[in-house]
Amino acid sequence: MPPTAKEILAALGVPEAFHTGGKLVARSPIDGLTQGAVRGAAAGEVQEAIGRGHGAFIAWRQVPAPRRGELLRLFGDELRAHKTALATLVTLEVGKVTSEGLGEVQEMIDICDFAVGASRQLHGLTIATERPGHRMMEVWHPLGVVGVISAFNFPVAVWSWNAALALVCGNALVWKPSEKTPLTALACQALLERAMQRFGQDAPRYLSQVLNGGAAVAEALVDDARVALVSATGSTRMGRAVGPRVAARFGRSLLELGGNNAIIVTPSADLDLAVRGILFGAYGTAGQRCTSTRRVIAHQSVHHELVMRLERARASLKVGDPREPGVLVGPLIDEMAWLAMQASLDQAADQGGQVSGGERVMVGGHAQAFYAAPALVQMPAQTAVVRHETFAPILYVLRYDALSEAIALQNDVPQGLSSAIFTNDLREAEAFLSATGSDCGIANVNIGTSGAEIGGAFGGEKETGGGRESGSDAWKNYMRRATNTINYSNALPLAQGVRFDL
Ligand code: UN1
Repeated sequence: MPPTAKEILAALGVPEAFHTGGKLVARSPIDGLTQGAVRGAAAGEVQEAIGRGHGAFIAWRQVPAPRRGELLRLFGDELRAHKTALATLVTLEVGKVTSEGLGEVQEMIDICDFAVGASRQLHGLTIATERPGHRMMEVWHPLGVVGVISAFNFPVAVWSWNAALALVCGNALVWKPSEKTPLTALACQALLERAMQRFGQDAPRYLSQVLNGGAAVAEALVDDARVALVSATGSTRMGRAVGPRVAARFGRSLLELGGNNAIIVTPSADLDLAVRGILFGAYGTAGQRCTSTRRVIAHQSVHHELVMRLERARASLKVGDPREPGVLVGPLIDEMAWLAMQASLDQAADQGGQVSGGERVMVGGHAQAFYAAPALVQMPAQTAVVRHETFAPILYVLRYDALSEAIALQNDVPQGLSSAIFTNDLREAEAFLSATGSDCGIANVNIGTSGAEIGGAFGGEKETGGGRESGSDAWKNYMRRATNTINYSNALPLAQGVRFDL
């Protein structure tokens, strides 16, 4: 028997009262059964939590950054020690296959390691000044309370990208996880609290808080001026609601929204690699990554063979209980996701698409679980449904003649997250990566659109929201920059040659 949520939560140190008797029901997409009932926070409680978080920030910002890094080292240790348990909970709550559940926790460990390194590298510049006897520099300071709103599909990794950097940068956290994933959130909080206890008194009590609940919790975070940064991951619809509201109070937001990621397959492509990259991208995680491959744009000379190979592989992918060995495609998160998938497939057919797959797969007789056969749709053109992000295992295949046409198609969607080209032609690869190539935040050659490493900045353009999380210099989002000019001379020269002689 696989472990129950109750057993895993107990092993991870989450008190039973936290996940029993509440109104927010956590269901597993594996069987549709209830795993827990979590208490949701009322709007007033959110404000109290922000106040407590602000108090924690006042203390935490005074702890030197390398010492703050030590907290992330300890959190990384907790994650290593509890990797299997947390990954099993991710699988139970979201339906990821075992290897992907483990991969998600590994992504957390990786960002903790990154944050430990960053804790000694939060540096600014020294800049040449035009005035004699002066020095100019920039320094980075903590921001305040960081509000994190996260999505169901990466319930722990995306929070940890934000948490690790926000904490190392000297901020406090208030987290509103997806209503669909309250249990993994409680588990992360318990593990972080364990690390805080080992860290000692320098870590203030309310440094990190999790508030489960619905839109009202998110709105309270969005509207509170004490929340210096709102980092929100989810749909473009959600981002449209969050971005302008945070901007209205001159707060900062970091948005990581929808994607509509394409892979271009050129005449010189290694088709073995392309097929594998496309299959993982389109059908891995049951198509529920923001980086999932939604479109293939194949050169007409390889289109036929590619479609045949994809179709053969698609039909043989094992759909089922994600805990079973050999299963590569688990369930959709819920019935709504299933209905959205069916609606998109109907629209695709209406818009001239030739659909294969997409039918419901019954697993274990669970009427309240929604498993779908991966779908492949040959489209005559990039119609409205193709330009829309459906969070499901649907792959649209289009064809092209000239590379410029493929790049134009790839860019002609509202979203701009991830993209890839499979080619062995240097000119094509470089053209794709150039300023006139892909307009996405992520552009890859000979690998798929999903599965990015934490070391790079993650995010995209257009309706994807423009935010960058995770690696590179994304930490700068979690700090404010101050430019300092210091005069160590006995004169007071003014810049730009201005004279103000008394
Ligand atoms: C997401 O789907 O919100 O690049 C994040 C990837 C993962 C992260 C996905 N590392 O697919």
